[in-house]
Amino acid sequence: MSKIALITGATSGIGEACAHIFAQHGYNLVLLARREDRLAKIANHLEDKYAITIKQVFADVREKENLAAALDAIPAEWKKVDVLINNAGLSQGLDPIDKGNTDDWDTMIDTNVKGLLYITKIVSNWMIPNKQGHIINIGSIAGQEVYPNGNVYCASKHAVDALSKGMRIDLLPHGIKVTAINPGMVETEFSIVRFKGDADKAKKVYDGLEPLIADDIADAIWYVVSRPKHVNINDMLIMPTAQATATIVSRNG
Ligand code: NDP
Ligand code: 8X3
Repeated sequence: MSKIALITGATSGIGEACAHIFAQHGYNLVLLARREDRLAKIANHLEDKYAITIKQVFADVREKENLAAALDAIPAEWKKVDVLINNAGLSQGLDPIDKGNTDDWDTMIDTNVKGLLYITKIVSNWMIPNKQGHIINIGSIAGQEVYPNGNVYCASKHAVDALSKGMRIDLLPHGIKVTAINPGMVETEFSIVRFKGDADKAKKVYDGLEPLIADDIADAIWYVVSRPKHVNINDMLIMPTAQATATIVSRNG
């Protein structure tokens, strides 16, 4: 029986790249996101290309009851999840704390922190009877440092860092590994979402430097997951060569 990976936020960027690399290695996939058309297209492509099977779950990780019902509805054989990649997440806005949009704050905290928690509770309970499993939480350099106007997004990723440490302790008796993957700048749809569709503003974030691409992160996640059973990589901070800290970057260099 093939292994199973459940990937949240699989319609774009890092989640989509993870779906590709796990499919390439013969995993069957549970892919979760809100955009049905995009998810269906990705799933069909991967099934055809790699002869694997994919279960699509259309859900918003913020909606606790709907999410639980959507996951509960998966047939029992799909609940033998070996790897959970808690990737769904976003930033909204880049404003000083006195000017921040409180709806944006809710969206970030509800998605990046509470959504990750809801999924983890459900899937860790699926893993526990199997006495094994691997949870990958996508944190960020923003969970290690705080930068101007990053306030709430940085707080949400600091929470992911703390939760990864807490999960590692709590799930230790059950043989479940927990790894935090903390990327610097990755050119995905992240900045387009942060700037609410302003593609020019988003593009400027990466002007004059070579950012990471989603495949770089998926490649690191595959490395982490493919270590022997007795080895766990607790966390990884992965930056573009042109980025030293959250804010110090070398452009046109
Ligand atoms: P993208 O915007 O390209 O992808 C985000 C994914 O998350 C999409 O598939 C989206 O799917 C999904 N998503 C967002 N909100 C929800 C929700 N409420 N319910 C379900 N799915 C949701 O960005 P990235 O690939 O860059 O981001 C992935 C993760 O990486 C995020 O946690 C982000 O914070 C983190 N990260 C990104 C960095 C970067 O520079 N890009 C750096 C460090 C960390 P859909 O809209 O279809 O639901
Ligand atoms: C995304 C990277 O630097 O915009 O987590 O916070 S950053």
